[in-house]
Amino acid sequence: PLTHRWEDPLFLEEQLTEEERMIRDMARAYCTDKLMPRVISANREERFDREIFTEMGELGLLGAMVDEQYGGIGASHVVYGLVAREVERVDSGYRSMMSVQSSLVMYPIEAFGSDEQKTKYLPKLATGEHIGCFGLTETDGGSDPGAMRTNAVAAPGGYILNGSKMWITNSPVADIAVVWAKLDGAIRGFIIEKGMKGFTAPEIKGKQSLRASITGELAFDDCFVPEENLLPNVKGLRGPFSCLNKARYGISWGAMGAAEFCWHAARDYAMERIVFGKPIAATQLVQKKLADMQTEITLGLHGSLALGRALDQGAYSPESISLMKRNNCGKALDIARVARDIHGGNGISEEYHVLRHAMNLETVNTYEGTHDIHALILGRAQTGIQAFF
Ligand code: TGC
Ligand code: FAD
Repeated sequence: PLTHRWEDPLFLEEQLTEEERMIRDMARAYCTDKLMPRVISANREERFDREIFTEMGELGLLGAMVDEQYGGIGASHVVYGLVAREVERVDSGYRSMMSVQSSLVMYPIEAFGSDEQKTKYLPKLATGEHIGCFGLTETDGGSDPGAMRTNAVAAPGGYILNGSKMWITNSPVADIAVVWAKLDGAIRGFIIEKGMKGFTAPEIKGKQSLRASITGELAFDDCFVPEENLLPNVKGLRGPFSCLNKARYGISWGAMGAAEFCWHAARDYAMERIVFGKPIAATQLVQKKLADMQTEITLGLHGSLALGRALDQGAYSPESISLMKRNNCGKALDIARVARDIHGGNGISEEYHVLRHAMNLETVNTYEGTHDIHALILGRAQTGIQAFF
């Protein structure tokens, strides 16, 4: 038998290949050396650091799963997930920047784009020279994207877009936006470039969550989009949902990274904090909380690993992704709140990071399908009855 390791009780480490561990360690070193020192001030000042894209690009962390001919490193789903866990251990906003670029912008261009689109857009997105964003959600109910109002009408040489998108990660700084709009009643994907006439992307300020990531709107006012910017190879909700499959899977790992940070911080704090003459770690209540965190994180990580291996083999269903996205985000949010509680008053200070994680995880539990929407997806698949309306 192996010696018990409290931080890895089901021996995840032993389930990874040498190559997976190597890329994970490289990502961890980057996150510790470059991201962690920035995060407190970025969160305080609601500041987006542009150079993070080029730094991640240099390390191959943008569109890691994209083919090498287009600038990716042809990584597996497991590697992508391991990297998301490291980045989100620092901040969910930094993981958001990376996962939007990778899963929601580069993936659809690779999967549904023309050869010209792949050659034109993917290499610059991979290096971080260009930033991308993904526009699906609209003001009137993001949970029901099929009800979108943004529409495209055919015009000589292209299309005219009208409408707007809300809550779009990276939008104010994006060079390109993959935008979903209805054309003749069918949802289609368009690649919008910064500077196109009739296109603006104002920032949404005052967020209390994901403050190190920039968020905005996308507005189209008779915006002309040339024919060659339509994604030719997908029609219907399957287009955006296929992207969400990748991103939701990555989030299931990422949320566990944030939860692990909070768990370790709570344990360390509990060992040192003396109340009533002894460390709070010596109380039954605190030990139970730590055991619960350990259990949920261990199960969550192994679930994500199993899902990642399944995705690598093509043996998955969208519902399997919903299950892991929902559970890991919900558990991570609970864990961050309990970690904040274990820190007592100090837990609200930026210096201890746990409240920032909890605030971020409020968004993570909501975007890419809320906790309850994923319950409805799972409920529908179990009963055959849709309960959305
Ligand atoms: P429904 O009838 O279920 O499906 C319509 C069509 O889509 C297909 N489909 C999928 N295809 C691939 N993967 C999936 N996961 C799929 N889910 C559905 C389905 O087969 C069908 O195809 P067809 O050919 O038969 O037409 O559609 P519905 O309208 O009933 O959907 C309901 C529901 C709740 C499942 C869906 O609307 C939903 O998931 N809502 C949540 C919306 C959401 O996740 N939005 C995310 C916005 S992007 C974002 O948040 C980015 S944050 C990024 C960051 O910063 O990290
Ligand atoms: P609503 O759909 O209005 O939901 C409100 C509440 O009602 C939720 O609790 C929900 O679970 C519940 N609800 C809805 N329908 C039902 C039902 N049938 N039964 C029971 N309960 C129900 N979107 C993008 O397209 N691109 C992005 O890059 C992006 N980035 C984001 C970044 C941030 C910081 C945030 C906060 C959001 C981002 N989003 C993005 C949007 C996100 O995906 C949506 O906020 C999310 O899908 C929920 O939509 P909504 O906010 O309109 O909530």
